[in-house]
Amino acid sequence: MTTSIVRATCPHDCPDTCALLVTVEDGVATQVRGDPDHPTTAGVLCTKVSRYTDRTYHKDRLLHPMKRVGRKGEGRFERISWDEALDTIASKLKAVAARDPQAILPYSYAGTMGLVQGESMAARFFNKLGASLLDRTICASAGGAGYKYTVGARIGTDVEQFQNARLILIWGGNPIASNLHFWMRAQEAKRRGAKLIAIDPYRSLTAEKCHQHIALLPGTDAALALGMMHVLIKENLVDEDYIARHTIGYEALKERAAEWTPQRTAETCGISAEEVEQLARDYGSLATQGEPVAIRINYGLQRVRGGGMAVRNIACLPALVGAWRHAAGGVQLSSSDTFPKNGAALQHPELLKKQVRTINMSTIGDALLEDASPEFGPKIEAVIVYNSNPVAVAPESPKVERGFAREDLFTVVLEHFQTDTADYADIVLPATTQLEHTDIHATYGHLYMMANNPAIAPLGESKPNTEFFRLLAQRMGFDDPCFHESDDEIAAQAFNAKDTRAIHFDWDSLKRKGWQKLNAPDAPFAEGGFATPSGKCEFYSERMKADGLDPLPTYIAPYESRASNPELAKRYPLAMISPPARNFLNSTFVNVQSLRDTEGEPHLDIHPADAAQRGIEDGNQVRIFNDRGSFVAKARVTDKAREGLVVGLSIWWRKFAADGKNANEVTSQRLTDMGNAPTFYDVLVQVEKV
Ligand SMILES: Nc1nc2c(c(=O)[nH]1)N[C@H]1C(S)=C(S)[C@@H](COP(=O)(O)OP(=O)(O)OC[C@H]3O[C@@H](n4cnc5c(=O)[nH]c(N)nc54)[C@H](O)[C@@H]3O)O[C@H]1N2
Ligand SMILES: Nc1nc2c(c(=O)[nH]1)N[C@H]1C(S)=C(S)[C@@H](COP(=O)(O)OP(=O)(O)OC[C@H]3O[C@@H](n4cnc5c(=O)[nH]c(N)nc54)[C@H](O)[C@@H]3O)O[C@H]1N2
Ligand SMILES: [Mo]
Repeated sequence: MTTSIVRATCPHDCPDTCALLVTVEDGVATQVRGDPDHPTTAGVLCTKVSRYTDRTYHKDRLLHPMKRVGRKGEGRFERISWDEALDTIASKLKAVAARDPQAILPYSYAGTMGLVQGESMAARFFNKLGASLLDRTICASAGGAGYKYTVGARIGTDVEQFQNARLILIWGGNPIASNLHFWMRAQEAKRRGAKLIAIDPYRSLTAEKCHQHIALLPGTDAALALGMMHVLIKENLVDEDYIARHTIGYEALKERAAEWTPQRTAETCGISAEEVEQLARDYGSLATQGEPVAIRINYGLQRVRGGGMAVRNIACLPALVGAWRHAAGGVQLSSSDTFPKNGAALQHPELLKKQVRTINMSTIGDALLEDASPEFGPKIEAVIVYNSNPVAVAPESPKVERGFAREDLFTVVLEHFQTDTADYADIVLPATTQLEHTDIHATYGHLYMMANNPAIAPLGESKPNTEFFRLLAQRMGFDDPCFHESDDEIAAQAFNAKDTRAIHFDWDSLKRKGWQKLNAPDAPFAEGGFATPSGKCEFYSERMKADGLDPLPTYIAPYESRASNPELAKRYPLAMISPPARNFLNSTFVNVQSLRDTEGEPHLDIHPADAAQRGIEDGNQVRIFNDRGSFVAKARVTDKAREGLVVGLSIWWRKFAADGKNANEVTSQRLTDMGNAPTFYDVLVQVEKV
């Protein structure tokens, strides 16, 4: 028997991007472990990814191309050859493109975070074709926008520094489920005496293990940050020197913050004034004594109308108290912009010869149902889906489903499995998994470049995304040299090697080593140097003003809440959030039996008082509904959900639910204040016993 160990990278949409060691025995991957030498992975994997081979060798893996023989959505398909699949797709796309290539829409997100399988050959193909562009907003663009207005770029505290912090605010995140290797650092900080505070409407696994849990109402984080500013300024818990040298707009901010008394903040957030005051004092007094205080902002607080502003307001706090002076102070939203990615080499934007429209992926339901018009442009006639499962993950699924069910829409889905979306395809194509292809990864939670070597040969007739687009490019007659590049050649160009942060970059040695830390400073803003137009942390932002936003931190209430929409709340009095379940990765892994068994079935956590009012007992089937739609789940009566809030951990495949639906039946396509992102957690519903 021949055994080898292959260096790989976890491909999933998670800030941890772990370094993997894959054991291969006689061409079969038998084990996936975390690399013990990689500092953030530290030899530990989450349950899901430690079972990665179960997914790769799953009995339901798609192993050959198929065409639909049943109705759309029914899931009946018949095997065809790659030649037939490619010929059918090429002739269909040529016919549509002859009328208007913008009637063709690529739809993709982060099934793999790899730069090669994610963003390269496909982007080149669609640029050359002149297809509609996709605004990839479904996850992080609201917070990204708010952070950039304030700090300038998605650069922040290194995850490896958090263990040295004395106080950590875990704000809108559930790292035990969704950012485990950050949580390991936070726990180390706790062992060293740090205080951990979770800010979350739900008593998540993480909130349960923090010293303190502030259970504010969903969508009110911007107000809490303003209330903190009020107390910090009033009690002189600020760093005047840092403010003077590295910020702009402090005088205006003072006036604004003065409006946010602890009482007003408490009423808005549904917490007590003491909680607001104590939080500000904990944060400001340690910081002004020169101790490192750190904030981890995650995604939960961004998925509401004011999600961008919430992140912006929180991003002002470290500059106010001088927390950036320390490597272990400051804030981490994302480390994405520390990576000098070479987008032009990956995507070849110069291939796009005309200006084309952009379709927002978060409103795909509406987009697929829209007719041609001068404002919209041509009706969408063809969709090519890869690295995503929109029928399950996009908001307001009744419309998404109706869109994908259109008989006149030509849909291609490149997938590992027959997902809810694949059921609506005309052609389904088998894609390789991370164990079967080459890739290179930037990350959004640590500071390493990561390599993925293929461990095994592609299963069945599966092909990497790149290979599909290469073959399709040939059939379309696209012969630019970039369509002939191999995956290794693409990976070698993924980073700008002239950038000082990637100065040691060399793909061959990265492949051998598996990972390489970027050359970035420990404390990125200790001496200012913000990536904003002023070079300072912008409490006041001219750019926001130019973009029609309030230039100062403010509070934007949710679209749907008891306070902001009392009329709607009469009919639908409960706020609903649907954050990730620990054993799924968005909708990935839902079909792995052992992981699904751990999650059980779709649940809805509901407070005992709300349950009693509705005659609901623990274990009852309940229907969750509003004007957009409804779905069923099993009630868990628990005070983990604060009163007035229900929580349905997600994202279930619709086909595994009793009624063939999931939480996105009731979410809306309304967008955030900035970044055009979805508002998954800005939803009012009613719940009744089935
Ligand atoms: N196991 C697992 N890990 C994952 C994922 C997964 O599906 N499963 N998904 C990955 C992806 S794509 C992402 S984007 C991240 C997301 O992971 P996180 O950043 O952790 O974000 P969410 O899970 O959306 O929400 C985290 C917490 O925010 C809380 N929350 C909801 N609304 C609000 C609010 O208005 N204010 C505040 N303060 N808190 C709120 C929720 O109750 C939840 O406990 O995780 C990644 N990691
Ligand atoms: N209600 C609700 N909805 C949500 C969220 C929520 O919290 N609540 N979270 C939102 C967030 S944060 C996100 S990021 C989105 C996630 O939305 P998506 O990015 O669509 O994530 P997944 O559901 O994991 O689907 C990814 C698909 O890509 C496939 N895939 C993986 N690797 C490859 C590959 O190499 N090639 C090809 N062709 N396919 C591959 C997987 O099999 C999987 O089916 O969902 C959003 N939707
Ligand atoms: Mo996400």
